[in-house]
Amino acid sequence: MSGLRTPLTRRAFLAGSAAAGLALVPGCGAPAPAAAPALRLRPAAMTLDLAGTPARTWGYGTVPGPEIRLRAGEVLRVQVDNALPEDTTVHWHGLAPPNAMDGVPGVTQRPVRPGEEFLYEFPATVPGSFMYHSHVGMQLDRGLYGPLVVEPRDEPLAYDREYVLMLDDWADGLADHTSHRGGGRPPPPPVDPRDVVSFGGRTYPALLVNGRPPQDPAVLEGRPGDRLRLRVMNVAADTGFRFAVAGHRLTVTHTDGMPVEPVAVDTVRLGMGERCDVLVQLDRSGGAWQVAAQPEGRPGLGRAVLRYTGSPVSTAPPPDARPAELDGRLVGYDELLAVDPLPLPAGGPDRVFDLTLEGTEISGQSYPDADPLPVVEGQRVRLTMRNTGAKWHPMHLHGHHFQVLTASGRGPVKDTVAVPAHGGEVTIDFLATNPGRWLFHCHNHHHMEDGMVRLVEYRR
Ligand SMILES: [Cu+2]
Repeated sequence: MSGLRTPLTRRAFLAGSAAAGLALVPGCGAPAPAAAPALRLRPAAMTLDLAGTPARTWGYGTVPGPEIRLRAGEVLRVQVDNALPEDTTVHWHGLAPPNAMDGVPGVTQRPVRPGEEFLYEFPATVPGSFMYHSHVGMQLDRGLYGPLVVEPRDEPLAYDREYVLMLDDWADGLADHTSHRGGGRPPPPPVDPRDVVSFGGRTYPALLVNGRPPQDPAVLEGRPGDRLRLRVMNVAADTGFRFAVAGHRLTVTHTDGMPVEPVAVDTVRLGMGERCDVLVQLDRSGGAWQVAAQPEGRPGLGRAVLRYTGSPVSTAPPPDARPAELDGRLVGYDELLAVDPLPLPAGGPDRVFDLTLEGTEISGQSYPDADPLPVVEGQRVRLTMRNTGAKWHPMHLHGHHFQVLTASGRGPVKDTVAVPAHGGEVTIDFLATNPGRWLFHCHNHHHMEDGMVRLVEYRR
């Protein structure tokens, strides 16, 4: 396992971020003699340079934190040395580890106190594009996140280069923002007509792609004829994004790391916590092209730049150039077909929970004063969600992959699903195969902090 692996045939980049921040240290505990040393994450106070504006924040040395990359079947071993003045944990977003490794304080583990160490160790069995982040309070709204890529043993996709792009809304440490708990100033009086897609209500002064503001964008490079793989991840607290690359189409190959039948589109939408892998064929002769992350329902633009190798930097588009592709063909869940549907037993679900999302309550309850959702190992479990509010809610299930039920019968396999506002409905099925107590929550951190959380609880 290495954050620095450089395959001969294909290079992996975390564009614009130092991917070399992983130190090798001996793991604690009593590792087997052949065990690889643990990677080390050291959450600590740091300064993030936002195009010349220093922002004091908390991070894992860089923002995003160092890329963790391993092959399916390898054991993830990460030692966390907490150098923060607060408790912390690390959650492996999208992976299905044993419950005790899931990183939810007070539910799956005692939080890691200041000055303490904790070793996360479990096999990463399923390939895909994942993230890691703190699961304590609003720490994720600071810089405590990073990409986690599990490569398949045999890569079925053909591509020349790969980039991870982490989309974020940022307020921490900026002069016009003082409270990281609030996570942004309140917005102006909302207009929010019913056709406006909105995932949140706060205002964030900066939109970052790989920790960089539009004035100092990450640069993706490729040659004419190259095919790029982009692993796009929305790690924002309060912002859904529409993503597009000017002058290029996107071929969606994975949602939340799980393969789908390839679909060519102009733009994809990512709620907070969602990931999307796309292939981009560099079929232009040159130039520099806007890689745009348009926040849904609010102004501003996050961006990176795709530069054909050799093209002058001066051809880069202005920071606010908005690609027409953002208004082009947008793929929805109902168009996505899972390559590997879950092996759901025939005959329908064993257990059904009908949930209403109202404001930031789930069926009238706010966690922790909320009923758990009891399941039994082996059950096929169905969650139906109806959203009566004005905000979209990206609902995330820990410890499991679920299948989005669509008319095709082969909806995408995911771990985070955006439930549309104003009466939108989504139904998901999962197999109860990973015993424990697992969070099911909205990935809007403000909504989560408000109690938009339930526990899926295994019982006998
Ligand atoms: Cu929400």
